[in-house]
Amino acid sequence: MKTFFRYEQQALSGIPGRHLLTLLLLLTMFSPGYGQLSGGGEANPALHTNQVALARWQALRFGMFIHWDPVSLRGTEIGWSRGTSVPVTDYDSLYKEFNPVLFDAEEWVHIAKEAGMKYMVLVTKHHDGFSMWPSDYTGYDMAATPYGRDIVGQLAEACRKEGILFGTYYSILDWWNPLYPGSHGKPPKDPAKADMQKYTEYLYHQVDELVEKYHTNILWFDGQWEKYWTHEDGMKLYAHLRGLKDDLLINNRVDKGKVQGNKDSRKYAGDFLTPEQRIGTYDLENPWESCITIATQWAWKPNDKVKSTGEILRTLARTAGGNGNLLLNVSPMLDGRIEMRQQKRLKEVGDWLKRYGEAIYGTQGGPYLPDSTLTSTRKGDRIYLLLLTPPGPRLTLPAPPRVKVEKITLAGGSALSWKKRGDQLVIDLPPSLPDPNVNVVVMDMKKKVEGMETMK
Ligand code: FHN
Repeated sequence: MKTFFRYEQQALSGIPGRHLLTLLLLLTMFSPGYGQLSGGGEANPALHTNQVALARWQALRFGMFIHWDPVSLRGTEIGWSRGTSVPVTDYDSLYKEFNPVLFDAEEWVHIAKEAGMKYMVLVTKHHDGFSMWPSDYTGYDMAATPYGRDIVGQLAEACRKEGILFGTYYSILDWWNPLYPGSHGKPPKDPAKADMQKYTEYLYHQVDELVEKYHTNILWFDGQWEKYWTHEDGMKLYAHLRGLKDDLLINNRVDKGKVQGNKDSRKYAGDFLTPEQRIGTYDLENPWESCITIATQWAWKPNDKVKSTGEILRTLARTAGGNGNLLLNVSPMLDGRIEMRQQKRLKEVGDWLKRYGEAIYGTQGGPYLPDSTLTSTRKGDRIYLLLLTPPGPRLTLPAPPRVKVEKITLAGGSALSWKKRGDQLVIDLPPSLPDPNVNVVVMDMKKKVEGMETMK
């Protein structure tokens, strides 16, 4: 437990320790995820998501996703370019040249921290079957490369040292492994070699390594969509992993539910929903995380178009405002460095979070329903209005019912004048706002606001 709270102190820096316990207990009690996404799915009705682990993860709000493996030698898309733009024989030989001598796990963690990211999810095995650690169950792994060292182990250790929550992505489907029946691109696999039962045993051994050797805190599954993996397989794997590590968080792609928008989330296994390349839907009940690329491709592509800092900040504000997390993907180069263009964006995002992170970390989405100009978050007795576009000389929005406004200020700036007009709140804004991208207005309320109903 001591480690846990030491970690929390580092990861949620900026929130005094004495408030941290209250925050985590409140998040656990009011955790939007409680009672909906059940964790184990309909086959394991008593196996609920670990609410303390969930509250800790939700409070972090912003993480780094990393798609990287020998395919970075070609600059084509990881997994998908195998047997399409890159012939299978070429793709499957890239590991023989993979020698990222400039990989520096501590530098990556430093870049993530400077970006204000509080957790990391590393692709450990994508659809192309290559393992980014020296696995005891395959020869198609880092031990077989000229570099020879353990990428997963180095990053896990660097995260542990720096109080960054370490997570791992693992693809259920495997277009390289002959035991897995599915394939992609040309030539197709020899179906005579397929054996899904043996492949599932291999998968269990590998994910057990990620939990037992690297102590991953998040198992981010993907590649669940093909017919060879069933709803029952997903619920069984979820229960197995929680038996190994009770405070493990497992995403909903372990099972067959939709990434978001299931009629009844409790049917499927998983602790959080995973909308991709889009802002998730406002949802105070089911925890969710949007995974979005900083560029256009998941894996590195030379001269890829990198999103602007403003677009990234508005995306972060809108995910937090929707009560979700943002997992922003970076794509390291073949030598192990994260390219300077991506680093520059991340640093600018981190500079914004140094000034306004209080409106993101440890917050709950709402109470105002997000729209294209404004989103909102809340914590304790504060409501944060995140202005996505300059709203002009005044801001008009519904006055919070039954909770009095005490004070309204421009974050990091002056008090703002405001008045109630009927059931509306009219806030006067200065002619120029301090931030070129996203500005924050802070509403100090007379009482706690976590339970407030959503306002349109
Ligand atoms: O096919 C993968 C894709 O390469 C990438 O890993 C994303 C990120 O989660 N998931 C799948 C597409 O949904």
